[in-house]
Amino acid sequence: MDRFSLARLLRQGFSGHSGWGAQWRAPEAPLAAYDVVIVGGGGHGLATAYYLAREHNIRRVAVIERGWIGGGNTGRNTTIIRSNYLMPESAGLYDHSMKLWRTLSRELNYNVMYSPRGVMMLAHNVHDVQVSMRHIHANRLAGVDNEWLTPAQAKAFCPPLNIGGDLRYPVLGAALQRRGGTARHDAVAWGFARAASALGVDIIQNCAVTGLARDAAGAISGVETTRGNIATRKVGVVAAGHTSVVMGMAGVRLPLESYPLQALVSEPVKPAFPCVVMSNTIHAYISQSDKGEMVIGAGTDAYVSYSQTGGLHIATQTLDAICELVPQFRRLRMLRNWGGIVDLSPDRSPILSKTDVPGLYVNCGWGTGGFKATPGSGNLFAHTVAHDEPHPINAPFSLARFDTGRLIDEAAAAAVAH
Ligand code: FAD
Ligand code: PYC
Repeated sequence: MDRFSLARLLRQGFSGHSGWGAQWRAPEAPLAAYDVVIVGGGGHGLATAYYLAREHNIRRVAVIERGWIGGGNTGRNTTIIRSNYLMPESAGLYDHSMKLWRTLSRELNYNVMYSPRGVMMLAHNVHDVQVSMRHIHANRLAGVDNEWLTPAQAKAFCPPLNIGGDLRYPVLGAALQRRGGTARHDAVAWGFARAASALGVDIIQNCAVTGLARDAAGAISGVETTRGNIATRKVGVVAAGHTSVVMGMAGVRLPLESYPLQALVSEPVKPAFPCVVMSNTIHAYISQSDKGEMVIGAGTDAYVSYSQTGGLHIATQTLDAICELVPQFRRLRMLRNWGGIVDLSPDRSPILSKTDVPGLYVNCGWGTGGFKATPGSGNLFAHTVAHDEPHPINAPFSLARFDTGRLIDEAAAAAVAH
C-alpha cells in the first residue's frame, strides 16, 4: 500500500470497516515508510513539515496528530507576535520568525491575518522601568526595534488606556515594538497544513503516537501509533505540553515542566482597541481580534498539570487588572475561557535540538511564547532534521546548554507570569 492510500484510509477511520482494523493494527507489521515523521500537528509541527518539503525537498513526511490540527496550544493562544527578547541568541531566533511573518500569507497563499499593530509592554514601578530600559537598549544593540514611551505617549498610541495617577499599579511608561502585533492562530495551522499537503506531506489526525522504536544500534527505526506502526529513520517531536511524555518513549528525559495557561474572549464589539497591551506585573494582556472580541490572557497556574483549563481565581484577577487599565471594558461580557498546556524549560527559552538518539530531534520548551515563533521554529527545525545539524540561529538552543551551563535566560522577557 502506498503512503497516499494509507493516509486516505487513516483519514477515513478505516477501523470501522469490519475485518480491516485488526489487520492494520498488527504491531509487527509496519504500515508505511516515511523519510521523516513529525509528532504533533500544531503550528510548529506543520510548519516543520512544510519547510522540509519546500526548502529541503523531503516530501515523504507524515505529521501525526492525536487530536485535530491546531487543537493544542496553536489554537488556544492569544496570538501575540513580537521579538523584543533580551538575549542576542533570542533576537536572532525571534527576529528570524518576525521576518517570515511579513510574507507568510503570500508564501502559503492563505490569509493568516498578520497584523503588525504594535505591542506595548507597560511599566508600573521603578523596577519595571529599569527592566524595560535594559530591554530596549539590548534590543537596539541587536538590531531589533523597541522604544520607550512616556505615559502620555502610551495613551496617544492606545487612547483607551487609563494612565490616571490613582491606579493601584500606575502606568509609568511603556516599551513599544511597532513591528509586533497579532495573527489569526488557527489560520496559521490551516495555512501551513494546506501548503504542506499540496507538496505531498501526509497529515494524519486522530492518531496518537504511543511508542518510539529503536534498532539494535539505538537509532530511531519507527513510531508506534494508535492506528499501527510506521517505519522511519527520523522523528521530530513537536508535542508541546506532552513533549516529555513522547520523548520518554525513547528513554530521553527533558528538563521541562507542564503548566496550564489560560485565555478568555469577550463578546464582539466594534473596533475599540488599536494595539496589543501587555503587563507582566499585573498579569494581563489584551488585544482585539478582527472578529471584534477582546482577547485576554492571564498567567500560568501555580502548579504543574495537564489540565486544559486554568484556575478561575487567576482569570478573575486578570479581569480586575484589565478593568483598571481600561475602565470602559467593565461593561463587556466574557464569552469563553479555555486553557492550554505550556512546557517551561529552566531558562524559559525553547529547545530545538538533536538528541543523543540518532534520528530523534526535539522542538519544545516554548512555554508561554511560541506562537510568535511558529514560522521561524518550523523553518529552523526543518533545517536541523534535514541536515542532522542545527542551523546557526538555533544552535545555541540545543539540549547541550543544560550540561554546559550556557543558558539563555528569558524569564523576564517571557512577559507572562509563570
Ligand atoms: P501545539 O499547538 O500544542 O501542538 C502540539 C500538538 O502535539 C498538539 O496538537 C497535540 O495534540 C499533539 N500531541 C501531543 N502528544 C501527542 C502524541 N502522543 N501523538 C500525536 N500528537 C501529540 N505564544 C505567543 O507567542 N504569543 C501569545 O500570545 C501566546 N499566548 C498563549 C496563550 C495561551 C492561553 C497558551 C496556552 C499559549 C500561548 N502562547 C503564546 C504559547 C503558544 O501557544 C505555544 O508556544 C505554541 O502554540 C506551541 O505550538 P506547537 O505547535 O509547538 O504546540
Ligand atoms: O509571549 O508575547 C507572549 C505572550 C503573550 C501572551 C502569552 N505569551
